[in-house]
Amino acid sequence: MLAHFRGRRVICALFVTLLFSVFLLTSTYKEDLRESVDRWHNSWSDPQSTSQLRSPFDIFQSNGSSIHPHPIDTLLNRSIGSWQSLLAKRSYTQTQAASAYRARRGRHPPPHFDKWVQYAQAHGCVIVEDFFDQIYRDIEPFWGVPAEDIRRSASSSSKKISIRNGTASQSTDEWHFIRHYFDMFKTIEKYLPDVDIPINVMDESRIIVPWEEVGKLLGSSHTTQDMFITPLVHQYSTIEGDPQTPDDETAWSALVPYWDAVRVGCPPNSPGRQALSDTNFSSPPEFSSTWPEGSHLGYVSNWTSARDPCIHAHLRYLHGSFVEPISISTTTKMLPMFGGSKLPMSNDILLPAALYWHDEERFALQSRRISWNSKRNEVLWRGTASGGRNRAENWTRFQRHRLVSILNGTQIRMALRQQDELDTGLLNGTEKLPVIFPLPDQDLYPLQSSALGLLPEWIQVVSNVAFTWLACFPGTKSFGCSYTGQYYRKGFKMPFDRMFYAKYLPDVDGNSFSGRFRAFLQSNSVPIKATIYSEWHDDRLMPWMHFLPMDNTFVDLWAILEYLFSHDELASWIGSMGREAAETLLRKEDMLAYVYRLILEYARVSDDRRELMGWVEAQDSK
Ligand SMILES: *[C@@H]1O[C@H](CO)[C@@H](O)[C@H](O)[C@H]1NC(C)=O
Ligand SMILES: *[C@@H]1O[C@H](CO)[C@@H](O)[C@H](O)[C@H]1NC(C)=O
Ligand SMILES: *[C@@H]1O[C@H](CO)[C@@H](O)[C@H](O)[C@H]1NC(C)=O
Ligand SMILES: *[C@@H]1O[C@H](CO)[C@@H](O)[C@H](O)[C@H]1NC(C)=O
Ligand SMILES: *[C@@H]1O[C@H](CO)[C@@H](O)[C@H](O)[C@H]1NC(C)=O
Ligand SMILES: *[C@@H]1O[C@H](CO)[C@@H](O)[C@H](O)[C@H]1NC(C)=O
Ligand SMILES: CC(=O)N[C@H]1CO[C@H](CO)[C@@H](O)[C@@H]1O
Repeated sequence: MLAHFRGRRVICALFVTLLFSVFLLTSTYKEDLRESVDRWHNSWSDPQSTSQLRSPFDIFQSNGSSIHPHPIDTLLNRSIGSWQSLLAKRSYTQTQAASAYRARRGRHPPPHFDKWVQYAQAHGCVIVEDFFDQIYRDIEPFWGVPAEDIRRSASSSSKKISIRNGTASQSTDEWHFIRHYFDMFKTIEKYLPDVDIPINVMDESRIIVPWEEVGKLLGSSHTTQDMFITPLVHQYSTIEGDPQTPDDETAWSALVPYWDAVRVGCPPNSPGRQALSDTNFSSPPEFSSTWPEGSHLGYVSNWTSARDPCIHAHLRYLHGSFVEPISISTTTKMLPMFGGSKLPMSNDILLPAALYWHDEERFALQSRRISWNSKRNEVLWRGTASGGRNRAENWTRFQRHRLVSILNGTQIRMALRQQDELDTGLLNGTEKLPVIFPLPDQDLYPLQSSALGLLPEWIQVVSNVAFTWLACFPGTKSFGCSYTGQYYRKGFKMPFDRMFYAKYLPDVDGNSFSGRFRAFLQSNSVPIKATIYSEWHDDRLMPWMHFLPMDNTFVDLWAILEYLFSHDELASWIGSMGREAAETLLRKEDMLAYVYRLILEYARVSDDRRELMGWVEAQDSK
């Protein structure tokens, strides 16, 4: 009786909780809508408003001295040209695809290449050999490792997917990355040779082999590139027996600071290799007073080098991945390890990220597309303060905190005032703001808003950026946090789809790459992206044309925004180009074609007869 009564009470309580959470959900959702719409109108349609800006376009009305051509015009022009020449290399037939392969790779294609071409064509994939470059950056060093070692290390992994006789299996289903990848491999299992595919279940990169060592491996790899040998072996070996029971023998290291594990992967003369790790992060970071290294008049000119911590050594104290990553487990041995993202100097092998395959709700475009003209002239970002483990002693160095601060008008105003006080020596007793972003510099980035003295106000008007969780350490139950609570206001959580009502979507790294990027591209808004991570799609997206690249310090962000707001038609075009790229080159079919080809290469390099293996046209193989 009592038990029965209790049961009813529990059910009752559950029901009330359910009702309450439904209420809470709908009300925060509404509040969120109201919040941004109100904020939007109040800022300049309210006659009482003290704002000098009647619209976000006001600052462009005065006849400012904008440069002609703007550096972004030049970069965009260059990108359009590069993209056209890339697409001109498209292969339409098996013969074209094979000769493009031989020309670019210096080898014969792997066995079953003809089947791969058929698959890609049947699924409407655009075959441009360059789109697959990442596979070769990842696989090439393994030609210097004995095939038997690759196989042994792969089969000894306890977290792997195996292919045997056209069937995929997983060694464990405890990890969601493995479950998603297993699902992905299942769809193409019948095409794949026998292999073991160790999966990285962590966010962070795992394999960082010293640069000199990679050089040696690549050296031996080149000696195996021989186009004069006619491949005699046209089939992959089978692996007898079931996938091995794991006996993971790798000694994983948790070397702290992580930067010291990472920089061995940089070339000896690079700034990154030579920069000793920083360990005192208690003061706000310092920023360079020059344009970013390798930029074109301050704007990203080479997207590969802009993402490279070996070149931008200051990232060791400006990115959470190096300040304090959540987990560290690396090795300097060249072992196969597959994952969705990696640092550019690491030797992990890239797959399309599991999140992209799985279409996780948080990261997927669900609803119908919003037309450009229905989108708001707004810069929008919501998210948690991830990026590593932020603490009182180091949070000023985290990229997400930097993004939310640099797009906060109040903080810009306070930072400028503090700078004035410092310059004039008139130090006020007012509370000091830790200034964690680079201050505006009219010599480097002439801003129209700054020229009018309206940068803080302009940013306040255009930006709708906030944290939904401060992710402090030690953790807190509510949003607030003893060391960052006073600098950030809680932004209401926003369903992912609602973000696409904003034209401009900054996208920065979390604990590793940002899983939002693909959906941002699909949304036909304009992603403004900074990252240090490499992904499978890097060779098939064109910066400036499909998305806007920015420096990892965000020093160029305000200038990029001014450019976009003053070139609405062009911005709309970039949004539509990004969408087109996502819809033709980043589909699940494209991911599968990439993985299919990757596994053919991986199976060949793991095969004892690899130097004799290859595919040739029937009429050639005499
Ligand atoms: C961009 O290219 C177009 C046509 O190729 C040319 O007319 C224009 O002057 C170029 N603009 C810049 C800034 O290079
Ligand atoms: C491999 O699979 C095929 C069918 O897909 C089956 O006929 C064959 O017996 C299998 N071979 C082995 C060794 O299991
Ligand atoms: C870290 O740097 C701050 C100032 O930048 C200094 O006050 C503090 O003593 C330093 N801490 C350590 C452990 O060196
Ligand atoms: C871009 O930078 C990378 C890495 O620093 C370099 O290898 C590549 O040659 C550069 N590309 C161009 C077009 O300059
Ligand atoms: C100092 O603070 C007072 C009040 O807080 C303010 O009115 C004054 O303008 C400040 N002085 C400077 C130089 O910012
Ligand atoms: C902007 O900065 C001010 C001052 O630090 C802070 O009070 C406010 O909450 C910040 N806004 C957001 C959205 O974080
Ligand atoms: C890499 C590094 O030194 N991270 C530090 C961040 O701050 C905490 C607290 O001081 C240290 O424990 C970490 O080592």
